[in-house]
Amino acid sequence: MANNEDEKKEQIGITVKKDEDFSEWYTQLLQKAELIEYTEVSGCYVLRPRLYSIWEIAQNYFDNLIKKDGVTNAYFPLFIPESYLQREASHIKGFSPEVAWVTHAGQTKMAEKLAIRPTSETIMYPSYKKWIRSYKDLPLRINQWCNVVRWEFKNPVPLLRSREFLWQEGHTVFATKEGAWEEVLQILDFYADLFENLYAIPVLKGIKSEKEKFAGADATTSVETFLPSGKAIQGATSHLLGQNFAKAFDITYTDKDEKKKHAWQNSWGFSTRSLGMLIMFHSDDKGLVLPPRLASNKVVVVPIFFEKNKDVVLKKAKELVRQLEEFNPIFDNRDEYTPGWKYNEWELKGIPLRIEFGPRDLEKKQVMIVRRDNGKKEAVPFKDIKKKIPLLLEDMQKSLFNKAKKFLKDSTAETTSWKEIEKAIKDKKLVKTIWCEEAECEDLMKDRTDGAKILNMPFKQPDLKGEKCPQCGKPAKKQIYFAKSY
Ligand code: 86X
Repeated sequence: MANNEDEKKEQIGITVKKDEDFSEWYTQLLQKAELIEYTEVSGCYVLRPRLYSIWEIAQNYFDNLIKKDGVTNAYFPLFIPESYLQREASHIKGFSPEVAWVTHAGQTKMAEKLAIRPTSETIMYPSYKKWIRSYKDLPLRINQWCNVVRWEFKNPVPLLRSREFLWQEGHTVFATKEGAWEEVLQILDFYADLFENLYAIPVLKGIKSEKEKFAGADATTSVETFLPSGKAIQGATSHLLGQNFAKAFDITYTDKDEKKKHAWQNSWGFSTRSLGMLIMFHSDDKGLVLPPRLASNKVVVVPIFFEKNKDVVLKKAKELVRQLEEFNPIFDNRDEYTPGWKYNEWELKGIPLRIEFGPRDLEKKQVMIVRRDNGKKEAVPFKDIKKKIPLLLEDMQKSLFNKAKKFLKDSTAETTSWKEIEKAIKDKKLVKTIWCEEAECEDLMKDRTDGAKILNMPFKQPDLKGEKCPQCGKPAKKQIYFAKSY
């Protein structure tokens, strides 16, 4: 029996350590925790119910934030006529090899081929042109939740770099640049709120360099973070599109002064990539660790019984499960597995709290509650359970965030010496440094570090008078975050 169990455990648990073989750890975790299923199509994955439920909670949270702010949802078609896609040249430049096309219906070749949306600007903005007449029609603020396809050729990483993913894309129109910019920052704050308060992931807010911004935008802002794999990653972006698309799509309005003017636009998005960040950030050698707010099942109840006391233990356990309804408990009353086996399974699957409960606990009128994040176990009297669970969940949410903040801080090297920057990048650190703001120098920094790039530049900049750019020695203009990234 014991041997059998050991064998099964080996197949079911993760067989490598997170800090020894990160990418193998990640792919085993995704499959063994029943989050992702691979398919025959490279770069395309099934999001299984345990993962999709996390996405639904994140969606709901962000959807509420933007709706309270006045954004409404709509849905635009998946297919984009070729002629539409090409209307704004700068936005497609560099991306066109990734566009997937529909060319046939059955055996019949189509008159105009249709792109599967890689992003929806060019299908949305012809409608916007029709809907906007006067300043009274503005602001127009629409969001859509959908899938997009980008046929990338870099090696795919589930959730982080997949060929199809889910996201929200907000596309908004304003009468003034000031109104638009105010929204860019508001939405960026919503993304920071989402990552920090829901995902328990600290982020760095800032503005992209000229080279790294979206080519179709006047300015790109982002939230970025740093993962335990030693690479930085962009979590979400919020763009000030300026009048670039308004000019390409002829989106104009008649202002109060009766003059016709081009509108000001923004776009912003976050995607299922955030789920990859979440899993990589908090999970451990035993499996998935979820911030409780993202867990749809917050507790699992594991009754401990033998044949002779099975009935009384299960009766009380059932009663408990009924009381804990609001935490959407899993009740693991399976006969054919030992409690130890069940503990491993629910740890692998990331249930935040485990409630153990046996004959001796029944006598003492208590249960044992075990936290997934730190393994701490405590006895809780029956009468206190309902009060105690929310406290433990909140504490776990907070402590995961604090641990993540400490990780980000410890992973950051602040320096203005080029030698130290090179060393820090080699040591898989995120570098906080300063820069002359010249694109040529930015290229050299990338070359000399084997591909590290500027993530973004904090909004609040220090006074850099007299400071020199570490790479070229010219006067420094901007404080930056610099790292290798996904
Ligand atoms: C850039 C810009 C923007 C709305 C966002 O970042 C947030 C949500 N869109 C997306 N981008 C492209 O424009 C793009 C275009 C084509 Cl044609 C493509 F194949 C891939 C793309 N990838 C990104």
